[in-house]
Amino acid sequence: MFKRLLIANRGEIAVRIIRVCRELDIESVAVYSEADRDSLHVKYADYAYPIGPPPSVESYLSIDRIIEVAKKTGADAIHPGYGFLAENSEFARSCGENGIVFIGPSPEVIEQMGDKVKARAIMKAAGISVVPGSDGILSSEEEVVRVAQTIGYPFMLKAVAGGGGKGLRLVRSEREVPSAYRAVRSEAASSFGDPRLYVEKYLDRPRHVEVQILADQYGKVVHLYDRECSIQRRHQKIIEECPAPALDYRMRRSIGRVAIQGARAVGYVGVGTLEFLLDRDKNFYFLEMNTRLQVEHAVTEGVVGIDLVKAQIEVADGANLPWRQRHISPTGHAIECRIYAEDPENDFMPCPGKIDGLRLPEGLGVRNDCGVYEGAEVPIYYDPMIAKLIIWGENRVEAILRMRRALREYQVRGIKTNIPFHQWILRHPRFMAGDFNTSFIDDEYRYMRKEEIYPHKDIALASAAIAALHREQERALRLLEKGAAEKSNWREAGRRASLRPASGFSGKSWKR
Ligand code: MV4
Repeated sequence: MFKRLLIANRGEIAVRIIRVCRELDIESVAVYSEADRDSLHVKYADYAYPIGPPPSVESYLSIDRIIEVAKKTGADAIHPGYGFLAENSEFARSCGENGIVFIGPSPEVIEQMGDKVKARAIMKAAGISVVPGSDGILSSEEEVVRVAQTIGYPFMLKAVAGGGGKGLRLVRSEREVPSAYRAVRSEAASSFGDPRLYVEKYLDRPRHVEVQILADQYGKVVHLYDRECSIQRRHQKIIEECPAPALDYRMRRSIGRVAIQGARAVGYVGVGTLEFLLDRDKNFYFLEMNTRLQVEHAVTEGVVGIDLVKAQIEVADGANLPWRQRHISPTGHAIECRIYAEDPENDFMPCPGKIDGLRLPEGLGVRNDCGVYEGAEVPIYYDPMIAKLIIWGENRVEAILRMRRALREYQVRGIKTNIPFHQWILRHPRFMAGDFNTSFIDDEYRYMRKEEIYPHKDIALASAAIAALHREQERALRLLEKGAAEKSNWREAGRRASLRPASGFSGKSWKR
C-alpha cells in the first residue's frame, strides 16, 4: 500500500480524501495556495506545502509545482479530487513519468473520454444508444447545415472538448447556424484550446441520470447504481439523489448493465461515471463519461455502503474488487444538498468572507462533508461550494423530511448561503413528487425574494410581535392581581433584579 499520498485539491474533497488516508494508515500531504494558508484541509493533513499565489492557474492547476512537492515529500501517489487537474491527461501522464501513481484511470482513457466525439463513437460501437447526431467533427457551417437536414431542428452544437456548460448552443433553425457556429467555435478555442465541433439532436427538458461504475485492473467491473442530477442551475448541480426516482426496477438494471458495457469498452480502471439524458418516454442516451470521482459520489456511498475513495485508492494499488454485482444492493435513499457561499436573493452572487458562526446538523442519517470551520475565511478565488449535506433515509420521503430538518439545524453566520433556496426546493410539490427535469429551476424559479424563501414571513413577524405584547400584558395583569391580594411585589422585584431563573434552579432556595 502507498506510504504517502498527496492531495492535489482543496476544500471538502481534500478533507474527504485525507480522512480515508488516515483510515488506511497512509500519510497525507496537502498542498495549498496563499489564499488557503488557514484552510481546513491544511490543518487536517499530516503535512502541508504551499504551491503558489491564490489564482488556481498558479497553484492548484500548476502541474510542475504539484509534482515538485510530491517528489520532495516522497509521496508515492496523488489523488486529484474533482475539478482542477482531475481530468487532465497531461497531469496523469506526468505523475506516471515521475514514478507517482495517479489515483484515476490511465491518461489514454482520460484523453479519449475528454474527446466527446471519440467517446460517442466508442459507446456507439459498444452498442450503447447515443443521442442522434454527427458521427464526426464538422469543420464548416455548410457541413453543420447538411447534418441538420438529416437529424432536423432544433439541435445542439457542441464543442468536442466541452463538458459542463461551456461550448454549447441550441440551434432552432437554419438561419441561426452561422452565429451559433462562430460563437461555439470561438468559445471552444478560447476555453479548451480546441475549436472542433459536433452536432446532436436536441432533447427537450431531459432528466440527467448518471451511473457510478467501479473497475479494477483485472477486468472486473461493477456498477454502483444510478443518481438523479437534474436539479441544477447554469450547469452547476445543486441537489443529487441516489437512486434516481425516474427509474423503475427494469430500467435500473438495464442502465446499470449498459454502463458496465461502456466501462468495459474503454478499458476503464477506477471509479467513473457515465452520464445519460433521459427523454420524456424514458429512453436513455449516453451523453459523456466522467473519469473522476464526482462531487455527488457520497449519495451512492450512502445507499450502497461502499467507500468510493477507499476503493479508488485500493484499486490504484492493484487490489482485486471483492464484490460481484449481485453483492451490491441499494438500501434506502440518499440526497445531497450542495451548500454554496452565495446569495439566493441577489442572483446567486458568490459570497466570500469570514464564517463568524457555524452550527452543523447531526443525528441519524446525517453526513456533513464540510470544507470550512467556524472562523474560516471563504476565499473569492475558487468554487463557492463550502460543504455538502448528505442525508440518508429508508425511503425518499423520509430522506426529504430529514433533509429539511437538517437544513434547519444548519446555521452559518457571517456569509450568505443557499440554504434557504434548498428549503424552497425541498418544499416544492414537483420536487416532492419526483416530477422534474434539467429545466426545473429555470421553469419554477423567477428570482428569489425574501417572501419566497420564507413564506408568510411578514405574518410570522406580526404574530410574534402580538404574542410578545400579549405576554407582557398577562404578566402585568398577574402582578396587579398579586398586589390586589395584598401580596408584596417585593418578591417578584427581587427575582427580576437577581439574575437567577425565576423558578428556583439555584441551590439556595428562597424559603418563605
Ligand atoms: C444536451 C441537452 C439536450 N440535448 N444535449 C449541458 C451540459 C453538457 N454536458 C450537456 N448538456 C446538455 N446536452 C442534447 N443533445 C441538454 C443539456 C443540458 C443539461 C444536461 C445535463 C444536465 C443539465 C443540463 C442543463 C441544460 C442543458
